[in-house]
Order: sequence, then structure tokens, then C-alpha cells
Amino acid sequence: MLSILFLGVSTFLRAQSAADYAFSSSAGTYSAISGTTSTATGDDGTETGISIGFTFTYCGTAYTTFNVTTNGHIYFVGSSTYTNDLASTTYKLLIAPLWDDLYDDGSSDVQYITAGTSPNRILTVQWRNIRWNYSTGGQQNFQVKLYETTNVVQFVYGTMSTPSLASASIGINDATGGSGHFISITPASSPTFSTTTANNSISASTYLTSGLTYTFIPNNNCVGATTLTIGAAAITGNVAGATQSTTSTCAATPDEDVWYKFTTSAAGNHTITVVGSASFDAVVELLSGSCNGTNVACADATANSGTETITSSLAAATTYLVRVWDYGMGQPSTTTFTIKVEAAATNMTYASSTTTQTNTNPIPQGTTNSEIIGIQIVTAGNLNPLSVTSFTVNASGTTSVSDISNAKIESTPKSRTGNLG
Ligand SMILES: [Ca+2]
Ligand SMILES: [Ca+2]
Ligand SMILES: [Ca+2]
Ligand SMILES: [Ca+2]
Repeated sequence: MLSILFLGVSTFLRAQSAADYAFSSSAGTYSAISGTTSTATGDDGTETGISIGFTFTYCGTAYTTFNVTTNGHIYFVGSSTYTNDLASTTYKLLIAPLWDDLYDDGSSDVQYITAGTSPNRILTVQWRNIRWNYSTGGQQNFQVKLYETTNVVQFVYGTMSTPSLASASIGINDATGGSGHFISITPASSPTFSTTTANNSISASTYLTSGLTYTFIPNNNCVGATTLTIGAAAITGNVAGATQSTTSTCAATPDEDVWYKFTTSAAGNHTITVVGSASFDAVVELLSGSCNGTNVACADATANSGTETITSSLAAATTYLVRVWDYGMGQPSTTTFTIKVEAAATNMTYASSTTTQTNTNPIPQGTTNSEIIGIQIVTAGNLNPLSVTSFTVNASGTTSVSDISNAKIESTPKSRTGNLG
């Protein structure tokens, strides 16, 4: 009975696979970092439990630390090895810009740094002058970048030289491992990837030119939807490499849809705002329910660079899904947009109150600024603050109201506003 129930639940909440990520390749710039030098040194050196500096969600699990090895990869759990295989069911949850038996000859190092400000911090892990393969191979420079909030993974290659006896893997894998649980990259002028056949024999640096950037975005499928915080500043989205998840009743074909989710607090109107880019004509869909959701509303009122908004009255304490795609077929030449969700302002209402008494000693007559009792008032909404015109104070026990006739009332953050009558 228990196992049947468990199967039902796990099917409904399918875990995010590494294969759910969208892969894309672009030309960029390699910027060497000057960070903390890792204690992962020499041949097969590792350092574990390094702070990411923020919470990073990888394949559906939140991590605050990572492990690094001189063998060209980071990993989140377990151990690592110099024998590279992205299809491994032993060595998993690893992010590998160049996994092979690399070698730190003493002129090499691994460094890391977390830069930027919340919620847009970036962890960069860098392998500098690392030898590929083992001690006689040419020296290589490359980085992994992990992005806060969007949970994007990037590999950036710097100056790479001719390797020796090389047979590397480039890609990512997840907690399950095996076929369907990795993305294995084969470098080329137009790189290819597979989620079922791992290429563990990359032997040349030919296509790993300086500035080459491989990007993995986690929200290609609903299961990896990026969490939006209601009222937070807009974040940048990217459909690079994304593929169609499902059909839609909204405009055009969602051939590169990406997913977001948010959870409401109070019931009421919520507005989703998506701003496209030069060649990005955003289409936005709001959905309810579990993945892949049921249509609630669509927006496609503008073209390239335009702003799309959906305002919808939503239920309290409910998770909604949003997906975004470009109107045209095929990858747009600009793949980014911004997205935010806001809750409409509502009038302030009284919710509850509690009394506190931090001082239980008697207050002698003539004492000043001694608290008798505190009243904590909880309100909801943010428009038209409540106007409090009076408090009624009742005394009990041996205290008579006349004993506190000179007490004052004070509110925070405002100050004293008069005597109690
Ligand atoms: Ca090694
Ligand atoms: Ca998709
Ligand atoms: Ca549009
Ligand atoms: Ca499209």
C-alpha cells in the first residue's frame, strides 16, 4: 500500500532531470577571476564543502555548498574520479566543463569567487593553466559559472592549448544518472549534444576557442520552472536552446517556451509583466494547477521589444505557472526578456492582535518610560493605513484604572501620541 502511494506521488511530481535543461552555445568573453585559491591541487585533488555564497538549485535540489576537483568538474554530492563518464550512475550531480584526468603541475590552480549582489550573484570556479591530459598535456583555462535566482549553469573557455592523450567529457548529469539523465556536449563549430549517448572521448581543443560559452538553462520544462517572488524586481529570462514543452491555446507555437512559477499570498489581482528584446516578440501564458497546467490567461498585444501584461484575479496561497516564448518560429536572434509579478495594492485591514508584557514587575508611581503592556497589531494590505482613534484599557486584580491615569501610549515606529484618559 505504501509503495503504491509513493509511486503515485513521484509520478505527479517528476524530478527534474539534467536532460530537462536547454543547451546553447554562444561566443563571449573570457574574464579571468582572482578569487580564493582552492586546496584542490595536484593530480586528482579535491576540496569539498565550499560555500556557494547563495542558494543554488540544481536539478530541483537546493545546494549551498559545492565540491571541486582538479579533474575539471564540480559536484554536489558523493565523490569524484578521474575516469570520466557522464552516463555514470556512480559519479553524479556533476557539472563538467572539461572532465578528464587533468593535472595541476604547481603552475596551475583552481580558484573560486562569488560576486555581485543578491539576488543576482554569480559563483565562478576557474581552472587556470591546468594540464590536459595528465602531466604532459597542454595547459588549459576554463570556468564554471552558477547564477543565483535563475539557476543557470555556464561554461566559459579561455586560452586552451593542444592536449595530449585526451579523452574528456563536457556536460552535466543528475542524481539518477544513466541514459536520459545527462547532457553530453560534442564541441564543433555548431556543437551537438546527446542525453542518451555520452561522448567521453573529446580529444581536441580545436573548437574550444577563447570566449566560447556553453549555457544550460533549467526552466525549459515545467518541472524546472524558475520561482518568481511577488513584488521583486524583474529578472532576466532566456530561451536560448529551449524547446517546445506542450501545445498552447495562446498565440503562435510555443516552440522555445520557458517556465516560471509563483505562489500567491492573499487573493486578488496579480500582474505579470514581460518585456521582450530587439528580436523577441513575447507571448505569455498564465496557468494554474500542476505541470503543465491549465490555461488561465494569455497575452500577446505587442511585437518585438514590446511589453506584455496579464492581470488576473487569483486565489490565495496558490501556486501558478507562467510560460514565455517568442512569437516567431525558430530561435529568435535575441533570446532574452525580463519578467516580474506583482500583487495589486489592497486596502489595509485588521487581521489580529496580541498583547505582550515584557515587564512583569510593578511600575512605581512617578516612573517614566516603563512599559506596562504591549499590543502587537497585525494588518493585511498596504493601501490606506488603518486609523486608530482609541484604545480601551481594562484593569483587573488589585489595579484600578485610576492608578494608570498618567500612563502614555506610544506606537512604533511613531512616537508617543498622548495620555490615556
Ligand atoms: Ca588528474
Ligand atoms: Ca520548453
Ligand atoms: Ca507579443
Ligand atoms: Ca517561437
